[in-house]
Order: sequence, then C-alpha cells, then structure tokens
Amino acid sequence: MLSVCPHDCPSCCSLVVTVDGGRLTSVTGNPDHPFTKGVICGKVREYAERVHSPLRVLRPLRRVGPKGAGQLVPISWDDAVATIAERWRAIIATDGAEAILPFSYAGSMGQVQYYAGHPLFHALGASRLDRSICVTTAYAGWRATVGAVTGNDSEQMVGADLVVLWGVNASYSTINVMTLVKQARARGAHVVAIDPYRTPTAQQADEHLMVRPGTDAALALAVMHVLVAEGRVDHGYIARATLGFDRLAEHLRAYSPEAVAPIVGLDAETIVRFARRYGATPRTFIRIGIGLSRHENGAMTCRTLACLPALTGAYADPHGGALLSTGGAYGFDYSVLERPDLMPTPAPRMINMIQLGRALTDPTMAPPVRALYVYSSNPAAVCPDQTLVLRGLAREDLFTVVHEQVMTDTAHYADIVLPATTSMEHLDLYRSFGQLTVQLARPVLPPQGEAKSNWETIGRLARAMGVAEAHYAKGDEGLIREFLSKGDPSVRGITWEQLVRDGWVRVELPRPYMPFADGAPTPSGKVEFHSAWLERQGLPALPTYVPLAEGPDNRELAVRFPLQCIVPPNRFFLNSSFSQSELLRRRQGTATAMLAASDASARGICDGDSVRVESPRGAARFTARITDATRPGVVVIEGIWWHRFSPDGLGVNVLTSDRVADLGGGPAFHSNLVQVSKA
Ligand SMILES: Nc1nc2c(c(=O)[nH]1)N[C@H]1C(S)=C(S)[C@@H](COP(=O)(O)OP(=O)(O)OC[C@H]3O[C@@H](n4cnc5c(=O)[nH]c(N)nc54)[C@H](O)[C@@H]3O)O[C@H]1N2
Ligand SMILES: Nc1nc2c(c(=O)[nH]1)N[C@H]1C(S)=C(S)[C@@H](COP(=O)(O)OP(=O)(O)OC[C@H]3O[C@@H](n4cnc5c(=O)[nH]c(N)nc54)[C@H](O)[C@@H]3O)O[C@H]1N2
Ligand SMILES: [Mo]
Repeated sequence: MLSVCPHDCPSCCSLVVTVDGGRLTSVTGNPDHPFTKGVICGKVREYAERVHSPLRVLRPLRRVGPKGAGQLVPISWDDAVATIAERWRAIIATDGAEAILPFSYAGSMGQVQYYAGHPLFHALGASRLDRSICVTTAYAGWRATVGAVTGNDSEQMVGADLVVLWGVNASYSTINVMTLVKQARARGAHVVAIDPYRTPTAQQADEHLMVRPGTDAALALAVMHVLVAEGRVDHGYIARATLGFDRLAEHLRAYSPEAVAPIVGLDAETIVRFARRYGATPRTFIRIGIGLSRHENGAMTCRTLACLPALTGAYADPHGGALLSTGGAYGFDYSVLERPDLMPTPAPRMINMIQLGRALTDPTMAPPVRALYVYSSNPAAVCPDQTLVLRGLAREDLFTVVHEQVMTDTAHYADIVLPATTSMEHLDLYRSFGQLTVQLARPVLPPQGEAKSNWETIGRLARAMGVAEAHYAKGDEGLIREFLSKGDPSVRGITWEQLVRDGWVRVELPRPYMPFADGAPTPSGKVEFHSAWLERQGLPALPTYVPLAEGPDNRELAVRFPLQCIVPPNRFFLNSSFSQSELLRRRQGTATAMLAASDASARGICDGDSVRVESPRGAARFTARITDATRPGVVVIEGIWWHRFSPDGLGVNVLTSDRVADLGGGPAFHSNLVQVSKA
C-alpha cells in the first residue's frame, strides 16, 4: 500500500507500507515516485516503532499531579470535550475569546490536519498565531529579490557543472537531494558545500567552505564583486530580467575578497577560486537551506544569495539557477482550508509563536492568555528561550489542552491530553516545499486506541462550542475535493480520482521549470538587485552584509560569551519528533556539543566530558565532542532532544533567544554567543 511521509521535510516522500495483523510492519521508499526514487531516511524506515510506540497516547487523559510531572488519568472523549468547552466558555465570558491561543505547527504537513484548527479558532475570535518558527524569514528575504518562493526544479541540478549546497545539510534534512547530487557528481559536476561545520553533506562534497555563522551575505557579495570585476556576468540577462545592476556594481566595490576574508573566515584566494568557478558557466545550481536563515540577518542573507544566479544568467539555464523552496511554485486557494471569512472584525490580535514564553508570562498582556490549545507541535522543546516557555506552561491558571500522538514534554504540562492519529490512520493531502508533486494518503491502519485526527477532534470541539459547524460537516474528503477544485491552473486539473489511482500527481508546470528565466514577479517584474520595498521595511535596498547583533562583533557580550553556537537538526530526530523512540535515541547517542580542540583544551575539556554551555538566556549540559569538523570559536549542538532525555531536564533551546530576525518575524536560532565549561 502507498502512503506519504507527513513530517516537516522538503522531501515529502512517497512510501510503500505493509501491514500485518493490524500492525504496521515495514515502511520503504516508493521506487516509482520521481523524487523519492525508493530512498527514505533512517527515521521513517523505523516508522512502525513510532506508530506502535510505548509512549503513544491512546486515550484522553486528565492531569492529576503538578504541571510538568505528567501524572494523568484516563477519561472519556465525551468528558474531555465537555470539560474543554466548559472552560473555554467561562474564559470567553470573563476575558474574551482572545484569551484563548491555538498553538500548532507542522507535526503533520497534511493540508487537512495542518489547517484543521483555523476555522474553529477564527470563528471563536481566539488570538491568531503567527506561524513563523521555520520559513517566514527566509521566504521574506527570497521574495524581496525574486518576488515568489520558487526556483528552478531541483531535479534539473543533475545536468549542472557546479552544484552549491548552501546552508543545507541534505544528508540529514532532505536525503533525496543527495540522490540528485550524486547523479550530478557522477556526470562530472563539482560540488561545494557551504556550512559552518563539516556535516555529512559537506563530507560528500568536493569542497567545503567552512564559513563563520551568519556571514554568508558577505561571502556572496565578495563572489559578486569578483564576477563584476572580472566581467563574468551575463549582460543580456541583466538587461532583460534584472533591476538595479549599476547601483549594485558600485556598491560591490566595498566587498573585495580581501575585505571579506576575515569576516567569513576563508582565504581571499578560496573566495576568488569559488567565484571564478561560479562565473565560468551559467550551468550552476544552488540549493539553499532554510538553516542559514535562522539568524538575525537571515532574510538579508537569502535575499543576497538569490541575486547570484541573476548576475550570470543561471536562472535561464535549464540546469542552473537556485532553489530555496517550492512553497510558492503553485497556488492552491488556502481560504478553503483557513476560512478567514469566519473571523470577527477587527481581526483578533496576532501572537508570534517564537515568543510563546513571553506571551504566557508577560504581565502586561491584555487579555492574558488563559487557555492554550496545542496540536501538531511540541513547544516545550522546539521554541526558543525554553526557560520562559516552561515557566509559562507551568502557570496553574493556564488551561492547557495538548492533542498528541506521543507523550511529549509539552503533554506533561497539559490539563487535558487528547490522543491523535498518525498519518497511517487518517486521510490527507500533501504538497511539498522541495519537489513538485501533490500526493494523497488514505489510512492503512485503523485509529490506534481512541485516537482521532485533528480534523475530527476539532470538528467535535466546534460542535460543542456551536461554531463553524458547516465547515466541519464537509468531511475530510469533501474538503480535499473542494480544495483541489480551486487554485491556479497548475493545480486545478488534479482530481481526487487521479490521486486515488496513482497516489501522486506532478503539478502542471513546464519542464524545464525556470520561473525567473525572463524576469520575476516582483513589483518591477524583474529580479531586483535594488529593492524599494526592502528600503520601505527599513532595510538596505541593496544586498548588504549586516553583522549579527549576537555575534563576535558584539564586544560587550563576547567578553563573557566568547563562542558562537549553532543548533542545527540531527540525523535521527525531526525537530523534536522521534525523540520518543528508544531505538533512534540509541542510534543518535547523546546530545553533544561539538568543539574545536583549541577551544576544548583552553578550557580543560576532554572528549566525552560533561560540559555546561551557557548563553545570555541560560545554561544546559551536553557531552563534549572534540572534532575538527567545526572551527575554533564555533560550537555546534545538533538536534532537539526532549528535555526529559536531557541532563537536568533542560534542552538546547534554553540557550536560544526569542528575538525576531530582520524580516518575516522568524527566529534567530543560530545567533547565539555562549561560554563552555567543564560541568
Ligand atoms: N534529520 C532531520 N531532518 C529534518 C529536520 C530535522 O530536525 N532532522 N527538520 C526538518 C525541517 S522542519 C526543516 S525546516 C528542514 C531544514 O533543513 P535545512 O534547510 O537543511 O536547514 P537546517 O538543517 O536547519 O540547517 C542546514 C545547515 O545550515 C547550517 N547553518 C547554520 N548557520 C549557518 C550559516 O550562518 N551559514 C551557512 N552557510 N550555514 C549555516 C547548519 O549548520 C546546517 O548544517 O529540515 C527538515 N528535515
Ligand atoms: N534548537 C533548535 N530549535 C528548533 C529548530 C532548530 O533547528 N534548532 N528548528 C525549528 C524548526 S525548523 C521547526 S519547523 C520547529 C518545529 O517544531 P514542531 O512543529 O513543534 O516540530 P516537532 O518537534 O516535530 O513536533 C511536532 C509534534 O506534532 C505531533 N504530531 C504529528 N502529527 C500530528 C497530528 O496529525 N496531529 C497532532 N495533534 N499532533 C501531531 C508529533 O508527535 C510531534 O510531537 O522547531 C524549531 N526549533
Ligand atoms: Mo522547519
């Protein structure tokens, strides 16, 4: 049977699954899907263990102990729904509906489950959640240059002469890109990885540029400096498809390789060699990760990288260009799912999800958040400034409901826990932010225990509250059919019947797909080297390197916290998902802090020591791993371990800040200064 991986990953793999005696027994990659090509990651190959996990939530539960202790007793669904409705009604009566905050993210990327809550919470008039934790900063920067979140189809990289993997650890985060990279390499492509540490992706590249965190815009500007100075630009493309070249060329003078070298931490010769390679041909494909945008200057970085292929005309090469995400490559009509028409006017306040801790603890919030409804997310583990988040979740006067598949850290703080189905147990429609197919997954297993999908659960709550009932009466299949029938021409032809028959359909876009071959959907219709829009947002109109506020240039902080610390994903967890798996925890080892030998010896730290990492927000313990995979001055802490599996019950996000990045409201997870000492 076919299924689809529901997790928040650009690959969105097509799966072949087997079920035996009511249990999922195996999960493999679909060899017939053009992007999956039979390859899936090590996490999802072990999916049976997740679906049948001993930590699976199988019945509704009510809290009987202190918040955070996870002492819960079973109750019936009817009791749970009645309790929630009663509490919400009382809160609406005393504090107004804005005192209710839904909190969700991409536990499931299925469109029905992801958007299941929007209509109910809009109809109640609850606070709105700004779902900013992942892509909004990167997307805002990308749009400033090229107007839309799309780029050349990654399958086209197979024919490239140069592949640049820029701030993307595809070996961990989207393994199918590595299949394409290997094919390109076998054809003779040179592969460059640009990352502050030597990831498994960088190990498989021909060259690794180990940049200092947060300096990619400077590197890209130095590359552009060389391209312009040496005349390695496509004047035809520049004239036809871009805006502001003359101003850019003037501006680039400040970014000579010699000036930029100490900023990025590379030799000037290395920068020049890379620039010449890039400028030698338009057959250059840059795959950019979301990871490099998780800095205070993240949008400007993405905006700057998007300029590179426009200088050499690579956007118009069938094997060149750049891709950050295919999220805006085609347009569905999301009002079908989100139902903004159900919202009261004026629209309720918006709360940025990365500042959940603040929202729950700030005494000036009016009204205060009195009820939290968490689904498809594990904020206790994934949100920045964990100390504040946990303080908020521990509030005795906060009524928290958590709808979950497994007993997460967040669920331990819930007043009511509701059991959720997995993707193997419910219907959903999937799109991807890395490839161009739309897929349907029908249940292959019955709901485990008393689990219900987001769609069903929220439908029940809507009926109990007497709002948005007509929306939920459409049913999940009805909603998918309606959603498919609306949208732009590239998706309008996709039918339910086709998806049921084949499992997936490629959206109707030309091959090769080169959306910026002759311009871009910006205000000027061109790829904008100069952006008047950015200037109106208070940012430089031209691509600019802006040093990190929490970086080595901040002398005052750097005295106490002399090391930069990045916190990227690990191999065997997906954000904090899969941290529940004993098998995958064992494969992952322990939560480690990777340190260069000189940084370790200066602090008397040996490999395997327990170390205390402290940032201006707080401190947590990790196991030291001494390695030349990171440079002196840069500490790497991979992965999000549930804090219950971390020493002292504190996870990596104790270190990170809830500061918003330059645009789009997203987080700066990687902009941390820290000190490390022996624990
Ligand atoms: N195994 C695994 N896979 C995942 C996830 C996971 O947690 N685990 N998460 C999923 C999700 S939600 C997402 S959004 C995607 C994200 O996947 P990607 O887009 O690949 O982004 P990240 O993995 O966050 O970061 C990619 C790389 O950026 C690097 N980086 C950090 N700072 C900088 C910098 O300043 N410059 C440069 N050049 N690089 C920098 C990190 O070291 C990391 O190696 O992956 C998805 N896939
Ligand atoms: N330190 C650090 N922190 C990070 C990041 C980082 O790189 N470093 N990355 C950030 C990024 S990119 C992201 S996207 C966020 C992700 O943050 P989250 O979206 O919270 O991601 P997960 O940790 O995967 O948690 C998803 C939860 O949803 C549950 N779930 C899955 N499917 C369903 C469903 O159908 N219904 C319900 N009710 N529940 C379901 C899962 O069991 C899981 O516990 O984390 C961010 N946090
Ligand atoms: Mo993400």
